[in-house]
This record gives sequence, structure tokens and C-alpha cells, in this order.
Amino acid sequence: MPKIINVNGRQVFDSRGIPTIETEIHLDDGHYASAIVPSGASTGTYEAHELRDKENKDFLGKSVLKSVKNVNTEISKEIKNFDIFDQKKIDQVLIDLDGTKQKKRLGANSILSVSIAACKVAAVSKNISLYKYLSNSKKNSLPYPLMNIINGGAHANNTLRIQEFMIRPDKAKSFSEAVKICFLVIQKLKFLMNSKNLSTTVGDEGGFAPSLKNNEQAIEFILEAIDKAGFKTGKDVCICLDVASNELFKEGKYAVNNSNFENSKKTIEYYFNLISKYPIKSIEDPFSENDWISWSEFNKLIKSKKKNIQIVGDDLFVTNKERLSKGIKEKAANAILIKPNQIGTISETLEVINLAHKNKYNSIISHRSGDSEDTFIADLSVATNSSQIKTGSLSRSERVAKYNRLLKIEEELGKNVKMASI
Ligand code: 2PG
Ligand code: MG
Repeated sequence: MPKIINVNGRQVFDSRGIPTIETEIHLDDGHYASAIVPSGASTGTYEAHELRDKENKDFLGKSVLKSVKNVNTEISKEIKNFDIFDQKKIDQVLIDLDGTKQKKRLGANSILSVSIAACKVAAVSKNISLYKYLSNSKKNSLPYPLMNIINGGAHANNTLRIQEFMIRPDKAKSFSEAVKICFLVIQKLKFLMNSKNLSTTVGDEGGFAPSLKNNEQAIEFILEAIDKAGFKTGKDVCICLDVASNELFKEGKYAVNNSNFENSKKTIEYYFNLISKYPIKSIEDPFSENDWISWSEFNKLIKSKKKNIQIVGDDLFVTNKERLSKGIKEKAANAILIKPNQIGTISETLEVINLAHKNKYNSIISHRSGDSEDTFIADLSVATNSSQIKTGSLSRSERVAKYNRLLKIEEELGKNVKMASI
């Protein structure tokens, strides 16, 4: 079995120009691979800890040099000579070495960079595609893209309160068709924005970031673009939102609609009106990470009205098994967003996805708003037969890289590969 002979961490930069960690692992069979860890802006309290050198003013407190040192000293020493095909053991050793619940000592960024680099180099050593190495099943499907085509909230310097206005091309029969549909809608949207003298500069995730009056105006622009591109709104292409409501929550109230804070009952009403009026099929983080009651009430209302809406927990679940189990028990949602850096190892990420699928929850594999050229999540989405992937708009290379990787995987899987069911 090939063994680890060298683990080398270094500081590099993410898509926002902020330091992050890259780790490279070398094997005694001559193979090597590296992984770059992403970073969020709207983060949940219960996420695994991202270690930054807050006191180092050289990089305005943003460097990850401690994290790099942890990889190059403690971690490297511990996992040298390990069998690269035993991912579970590698991850467990990293978890034990850290010894804290949120990976605060060594940093989840240090740990995840090693965990992903280990998966990658194992696949390289076996000379198989990463998604095949990661997959348990013989049949793999491709995910539907959730493209964030208008950016707001913490991801843009504009007036929009909801963080992400996404499209999902439900009509698509293949991944390449899915990307083509999104491309056509985005180009129409750009044309529309230009014709109204609105800015077409993009936000952190590659979507347009115009200053619009309110959430509804953003939705209406997208609907017009879908229509002008020749597709049926709601049927061919639907709208999905990420409210990221942690950012809009204060003292038990939410300011989702405008800057006035409203109680949960009013907020539920607002969402209900929105989904009754528009072809919205998915809402992520409609309530804050501790407001379990509102999540359950909203889910109950949606079911009782027989609305087919995906309710996605991101900051609520933080890719964490305990929090997902609580959500399943309390019927808080019906889908989970998966971000490996919220939990810190690949083995734990895979475990959470399995738990979700066993309980008929959809899994949506996700980037972070600060991301990189690393395309690991594209392979992860196929390996786990996740129904969707959320990785920004069709712009900015760190976003497009994931879609391009999926196009390659589609080609590799051949003509008979199916899209996942949504
Ligand atoms: C989210 C993510 C990704 P961030 O809220 O879903 O879109 O944003 O990485 O800033 O947490
Ligand atoms: Mg989110």
C-alpha cells in the first residue's frame, strides 16, 4: 500500500484575495496532490473553527500561518507512513489529535486541507477519477446546478437583503444542457440589466450585484430573463433562494423584506406569500440557526398546504451529524447544504450525507463565498449522488471551474449517465 512520506502546507489566497491554506501530500510511490480550503462570509456559530492569526497585523489578522505550521509540524509527524487508502483512519487521527469539539486547537482549515489532499492523492495513486474513488455506488448521477445569478446580503455591496437569488434548470436532461440553459438565462439577464442602466458587475459568487428596490424586483428580473430566454418559469427553470437569515436576525426578529424587523409569524407569512406568488422551489436558511421552532412551523405549514418546496438547512445544520439528527427529529427541513469546511474532514462529511439520504433529505453540495480553483466539491457531488450542487454563477473562474469539472465527468461517464432526481 502506498504510504505518506511528506505533508506540506503553505499559505495561498482565495477568490476574495484573503489568505487560505493549501496542503500537498506526497506518497512513497511518487504520486502527489494538493487541496485548497475555502472560507465563508456568512458563517454559522456551530461551524468547525477556522484558525486565523488574529494578532498578526502583517496580514490584518487574516493570515493562516499558524494553521500552516500545524500541518507542517504536528499533523505531518502524526500521519507520516500512513496507508493512503485508509481515509477513515487518517481523518480519525486528525480529529483525535485536535481533541476539541469544533477543531479549535489545530483549526478545521488545517485538518480539512490534509483530509482532502489525502483523498485526492489516493485517487491519483489508484489512477482513477476522484469521484470514483469517493463513491460507494456503481451508478453515479450528475447534480442539478443551483446558480446564484443575483448576489445580495453579505456577498455584495448592494441593497438586496436576501443573499442569493438562484436558478435551477429543472428541464435539463443532462448536465451540459443544464449549464446551457443557465448560460442563456444569465445572458438575457445581463441584457435586461444593461437596458435598465443597472450595474452588471458581479458579487463574490459571480452573480450580478445591482442595487435594486427589494427582493421582489430581483425575482421579477430573473423571471423576465427566463421568459425572454424561451423557457417556462417554474417548469423549465425555477427560482431558489438563500436568505442566510442569521445575518438578518436580531432579538428574535427578522428583517428579510426590508429593514424593519418582524416577528417569526410575520416572517413565515412573508415567505408563504412569496412562494405563492412566484415559482420558488427552494428556500435555504429562512430562519436563524437557533430558531428551531420557526423552522418546524414553516415546514409544517408547507406540508399542510401541499407545497412542494425544498427547505434547506445550512447554518442550521453546519454539515454536522448531531444537528442534522435534531433537525430530522423536529421536522425542521427536508434538505441539507453540505460544506466540508463546516465540519472539517471528508469522512464526517460523507457520514452526514449518508444520514441525510437515509432520512430522505436532499443533499446540496456547496462552495463557500471565498473559494478557489480547487474543484473537489464537483467530484464529491457525483460520488455521493447528491441531487444538487451550489457553486455560484457562470462567471469567475473559481465558480466556473466546478461546472467545467462536472462537464468533464459527464463526458467520462458517457451518454447513459442520468441527472439526479430532484
Ligand atoms: C451560503 C454560502 C455559500 P458563505 O451561505 O450558503 O453560498 O455563503 O460561504 O459566505 O457562508
Ligand atoms: Mg447559505
